[in-house]
Amino acid sequence: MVAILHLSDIHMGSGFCHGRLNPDTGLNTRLEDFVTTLSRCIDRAVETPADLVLFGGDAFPDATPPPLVQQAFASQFRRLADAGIPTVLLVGNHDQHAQGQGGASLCIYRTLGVTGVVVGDRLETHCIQTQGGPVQVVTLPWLTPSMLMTRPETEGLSMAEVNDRLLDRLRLALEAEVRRLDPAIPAILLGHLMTDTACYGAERFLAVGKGFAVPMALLARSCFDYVALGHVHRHQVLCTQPPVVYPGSLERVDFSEAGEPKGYVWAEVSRGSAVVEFCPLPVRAFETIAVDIAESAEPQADLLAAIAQAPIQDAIVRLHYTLRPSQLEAIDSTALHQALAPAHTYTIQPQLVSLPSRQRLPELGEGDALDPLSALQTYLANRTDLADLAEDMVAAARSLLTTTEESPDWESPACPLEEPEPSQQLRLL
Ligand SMILES: [Mn+2]
Repeated sequence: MVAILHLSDIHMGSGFCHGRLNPDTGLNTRLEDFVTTLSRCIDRAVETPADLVLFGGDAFPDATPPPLVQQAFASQFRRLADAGIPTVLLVGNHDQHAQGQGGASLCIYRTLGVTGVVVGDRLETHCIQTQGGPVQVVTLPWLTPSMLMTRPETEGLSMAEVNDRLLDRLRLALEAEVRRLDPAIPAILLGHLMTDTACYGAERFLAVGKGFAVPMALLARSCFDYVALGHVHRHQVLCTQPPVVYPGSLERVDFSEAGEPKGYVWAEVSRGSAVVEFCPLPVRAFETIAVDIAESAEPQADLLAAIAQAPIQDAIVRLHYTLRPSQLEAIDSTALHQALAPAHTYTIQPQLVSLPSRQRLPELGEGDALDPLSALQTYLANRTDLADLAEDMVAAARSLLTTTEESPDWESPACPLEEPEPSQQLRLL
């Protein structure tokens, strides 16, 4: 039996906007969070210990992480090398430079010849000796057309056609690897890909371009004892025989992952069987407080009550509230900042709602045909603020209406209007 720790989608160096500067270290606290969570994961691998660590890809947000971030990542994986635990680092879409051309952020480990570290940047099978015996790992990095097709082959084809042909090539190439597998030794497929049955997560928004989905039938095959995946950030088990598993991202990358547990997968793999367990890690909470105070008589008190009820201690918080423009003065933002202070970081996003349209007077609805004078009287009856003027207005209206009726030729006044002066014209525009 080979004990495997399978983790994926670390994205170290992302989400800095949700952190703050730690004055003691000079580092963004989100980098520190990611390093802490990764270190817990590596602790488990070293302490239990694991016979093999599989990383499913997407180490950093891009292929050129700042040295500081790369160093933080390397110092954790270095612990595996020191402990003599073989490690496979698979290349994800975020690790590739310029769509697969020009290497990947993880290739430095192969260049340096770090003992026990295998970089999976192409489709190939690695036979790895572990404390639990030999194991075969087929690495399937994020696939781009340039890996399996030449430029002339893709010319003039739509994205969908390219994806179809890419899938055909993948089917063939994977088949070639499968036929070379030793059936007596446990075999694992380690792939950074989207499957056609997975539930999407934040990875949708993080990557440019959609890529394509690999059919489950290509992955869930009896020649593999475990299919270790990366790319989708939501942990999920897509198949149990053999287990096809996304461990999900190690840390929450953004608010879309607020409700998801985060962690790694512990898999005990033998030829023909695998026992898989998801191990959650304590990661920082993302908390959204959404309050509608537009109808509230005491908006400030209601806002503070909503904040008091939310578990904001040390969390990354966003406060969304909707209010009417007339309520703006009732909001004491200093008090809001004080109430949110226990959060790790927070943002406040008020949104103004437009005033509800004035209610029409039922008496003046379309169905009621009123003469102009009655319409005015009905209107004035509903406008108490005009009560002082009502009598005069009705009198004025009555005289206007009477005048109009008595001079039917009002449409063509005897005295034509003078052309306005140029300056007046401008004003009229
Ligand atoms: Mn990915």
